[in-house]
Amino acid sequence: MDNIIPRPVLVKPASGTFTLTAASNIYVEPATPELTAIGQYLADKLKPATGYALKVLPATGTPTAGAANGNIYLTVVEGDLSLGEERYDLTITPDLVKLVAYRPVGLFRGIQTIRQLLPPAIDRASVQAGPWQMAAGTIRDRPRFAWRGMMLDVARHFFSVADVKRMIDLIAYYKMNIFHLHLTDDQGWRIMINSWPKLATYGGSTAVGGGSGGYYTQADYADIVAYAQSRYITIVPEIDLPGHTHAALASYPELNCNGTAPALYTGTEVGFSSLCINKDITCKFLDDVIKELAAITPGPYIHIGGDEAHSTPLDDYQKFIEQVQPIVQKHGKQIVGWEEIAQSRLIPKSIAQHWKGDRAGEAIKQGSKVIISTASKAYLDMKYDASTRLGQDWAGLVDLPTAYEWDPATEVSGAADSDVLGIEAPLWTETLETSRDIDYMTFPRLPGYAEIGWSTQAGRNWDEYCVRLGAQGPRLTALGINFYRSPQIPWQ
Ligand code: TNX
Repeated sequence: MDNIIPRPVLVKPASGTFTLTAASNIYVEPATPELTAIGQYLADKLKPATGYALKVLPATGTPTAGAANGNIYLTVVEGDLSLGEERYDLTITPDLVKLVAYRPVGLFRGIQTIRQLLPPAIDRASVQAGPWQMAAGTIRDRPRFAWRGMMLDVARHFFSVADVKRMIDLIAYYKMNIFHLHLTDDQGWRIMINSWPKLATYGGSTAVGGGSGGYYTQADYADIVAYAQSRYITIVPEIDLPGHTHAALASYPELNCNGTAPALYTGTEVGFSSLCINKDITCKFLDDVIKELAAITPGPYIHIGGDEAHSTPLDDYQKFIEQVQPIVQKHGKQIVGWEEIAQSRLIPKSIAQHWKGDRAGEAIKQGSKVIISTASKAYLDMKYDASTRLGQDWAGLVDLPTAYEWDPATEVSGAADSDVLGIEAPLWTETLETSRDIDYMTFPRLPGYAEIGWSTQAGRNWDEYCVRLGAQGPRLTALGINFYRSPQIPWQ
């Protein structure tokens, strides 16, 4: 019970152990399609290693401990939502696992705790010996922050739907709830926009280093969104504007101020491209792109980028951000942008993402909330140490303690706790080409970011955390993750 990541709010061990057997059932109450699906998700996660085909059945009341016959009960009850929708209470006795939440999402988060209470071999893809025991006790848990995310850059290098789903599943294990997809950049446009098809077919045809690139059809994107939804994760799609737009400019000559399309770009410079702010066609382009993206995005957010627009004059930039916000709003979505957007007037509910500099403070003064992604602490593409083969080091080296020992609430000066929505760890992929590369930079730092977002600040310290992370080693191995075996961690 002491090895869970993220660290729960309250853990009270008791004596005895629960043993999962082939005869265990998973009972859900009320037996709605949603709760049945959550029960089935748990059954599916337990099946490969145990070989058990656990049944998901409707329950009528939870039996008292002693009469529960080794079953698992997942229940949603009415209750005080002031502690958040993701709250759950877990009780384990020698013959009962009882998980109670106020919303289905709370059950889903609690199931990740159940998985981590079983032996690490539970995460293997083939049948293992068992026994499948869990220590008895109670856990009471809820997240500190509402936004606990990872970002994947699929523009610098493209990653398949299967690669993306795999990451969604892995962040779900650590109770994260946001997956930000950086869909467009100078080197590639990765989402089909039916009214501007060459963005994807031509603008998406290459990548950093000159590879063949790729893009998601709208059906692919819908598939990713549905997969994330079933794991209670919101997809935040980003169209990076008005800089980082070379792939769009290369696809349509009319988007350029001089009417001429440049060649595709496969390098790694930033800050050289800009939409032509004062052309009418730019407005139509924005409206078309955002309309189509909003229509296939059930989540409340669209990320408009806004970073490093070094080739857009400041007054044009301000005008542009002020133009694009009502368009996003008109299509029913809330704006997220990198902190540079605070140079413009922000409409209420726009969210600024802090990565470098002090613009997030200006956003807060305008009434916005902020997401914390400080590059020198939370960038998954920074090298661990000088010998790391992949990644970059412009924001510094981010070893395991650097990634873990900080508080999102104190990153932006003048921010109150209530100004901070949460944390996000971005993975930029200039140097990353394969799913194994993604794994290596993401793990083992990601469980720490998940914990920073979920667990109380007072309950966290490095000396204690690194032991728990060490205990996750066999799980990461069982999950087939190509993780960096940092010498700073006492791996089990
Ligand atoms: C800065 S972070 C960028 C990205 C790069 C990244 C590389 C941000 C908002 N912009 O365009 O990929 O550095 O670490």
